Amino acid sequence: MNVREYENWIDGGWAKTDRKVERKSPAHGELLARFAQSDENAVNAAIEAARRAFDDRSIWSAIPGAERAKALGRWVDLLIREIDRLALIEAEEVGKPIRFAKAEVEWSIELARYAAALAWQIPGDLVSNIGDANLGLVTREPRGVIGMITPWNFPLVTLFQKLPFALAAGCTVVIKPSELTSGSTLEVARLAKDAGIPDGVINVVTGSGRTVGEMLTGHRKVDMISFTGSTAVGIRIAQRAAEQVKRVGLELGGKAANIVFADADIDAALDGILLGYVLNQGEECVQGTRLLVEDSVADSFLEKLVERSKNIRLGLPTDEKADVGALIHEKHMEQVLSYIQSGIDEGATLLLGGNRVTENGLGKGFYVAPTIFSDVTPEMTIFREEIFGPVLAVTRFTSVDQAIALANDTNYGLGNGVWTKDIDKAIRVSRELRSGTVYVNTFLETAVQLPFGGFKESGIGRENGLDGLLEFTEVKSTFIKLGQRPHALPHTVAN
Ligand code: TXE
Repeated sequence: MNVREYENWIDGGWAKTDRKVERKSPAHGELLARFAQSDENAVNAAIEAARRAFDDRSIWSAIPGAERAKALGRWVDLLIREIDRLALIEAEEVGKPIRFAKAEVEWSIELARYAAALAWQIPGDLVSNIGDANLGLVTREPRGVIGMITPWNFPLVTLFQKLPFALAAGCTVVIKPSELTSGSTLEVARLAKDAGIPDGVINVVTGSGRTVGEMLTGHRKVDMISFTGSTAVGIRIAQRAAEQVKRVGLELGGKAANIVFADADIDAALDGILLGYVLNQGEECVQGTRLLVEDSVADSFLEKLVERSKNIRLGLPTDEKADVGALIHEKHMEQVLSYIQSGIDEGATLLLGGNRVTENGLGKGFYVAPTIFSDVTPEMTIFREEIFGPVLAVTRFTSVDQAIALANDTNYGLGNGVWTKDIDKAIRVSRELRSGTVYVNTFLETAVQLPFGGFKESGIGRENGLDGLLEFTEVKSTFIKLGQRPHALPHTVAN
């Protein structure tokens, strides 16, 4: 197996480092890649490069939006040519099946294509009713140098919910990807140079959160931190950023509920629930990890769900037929198994799975079987905490109000799903759900135009859509005093 060797990407080139971190496959244990373990010098160099590229207005931040749009468009073309390679890197480093990695890369490119188009027309306002001698302008300017800190579950999607939007707005960036999955981020940064995005606009420094992430957050020349990851680290970043009144965008954890009413299209709901709890091995912030099902249909629904779940195929990242891959690392797998144990200990009924899987060549990987618990109550740990594994917690309800109350009984508020053929009920419930996204009669389906983000402890700010671009802008008001009003022409009265 070819080991990929990477350095940091700073100011349009590879910057050598002495220390490296290794990434071994979570699916079979072989060495995949070596990434730079960056020190303070590397982080400073990357920030300086981004600062220069921002402050020299002729490079990127103040050129016509159309020029930025065209450069981003050329980048999209290059990314399309590299889909298979990027997907393989994603699959290997995360441990996810290749066909889902490919879908992830394609979706990331779709986000970049949309963000590129937004660069053509960044909205502004003109205020003209403040007196004849005055004119007001409300303009949006790029926020500056953005530090982006991204996680390992969807390395490219979490990056592309930020990066092309920030670039479209005219910002420059320093990215710190997860130390476990940095390959695809470094690859797309290199491709940006080939697309003609100027040196210094995109910089990548790899390494751990405790060193590189902390340095980025605390650096005075970074204007904003845009972070996706755990709520605990998000809080830490917000606290440190507050000391410098630095802006933050936080996309944090979730505990989504899918509410299935008796009048739902049951077949469609079964597909949605299944996808919702196993996609990406359950390592997903909008994972449908709680199922709330109406009591009158619960028995038959669960019977079918268990049957369908038995057909899920666990496999190696390169297995074209695999549905579910390996968890990110051993410690995480142990944590997921300990959540499962807590479900058993606290009295939930284990309907399926609950174990590590080592058969069929998966013995060297960190695989956990799709797991379903019923009779879950709101006090139980598996109802409350983000597990980040293929574990579904099922609770029954008997009324619309009870379903809404159960769904909202969480500190998180990223996404929820509603399944019913009654449109009035669907709209009423989706209005009362306290989450940034509601899926109606589908799950995890969305469009690039729709903003994504959390209520409550799921985050601050929005990604994607026009809101996703505006997050990377500052608003400026300009009050213009105009010259004296010209004298009226002498009034002549014809005799
Ligand atoms: O995330 P971390 P972890 C949740 C999920 C998962 C748990 C732990 O429940 O089980 O978090 O995952 C960087 N200053 N999510 O520990 O630590 C880190 O290097 C600055 C949900 O891997 O939050 C990485 O680049 N940065 C989530 C990024 O933060 C720091 C996706 C995320 O890592 C830092 C991932 C620090 N002090 C996990 N410490 C989602 N919203 O989808 C770490 N980092």
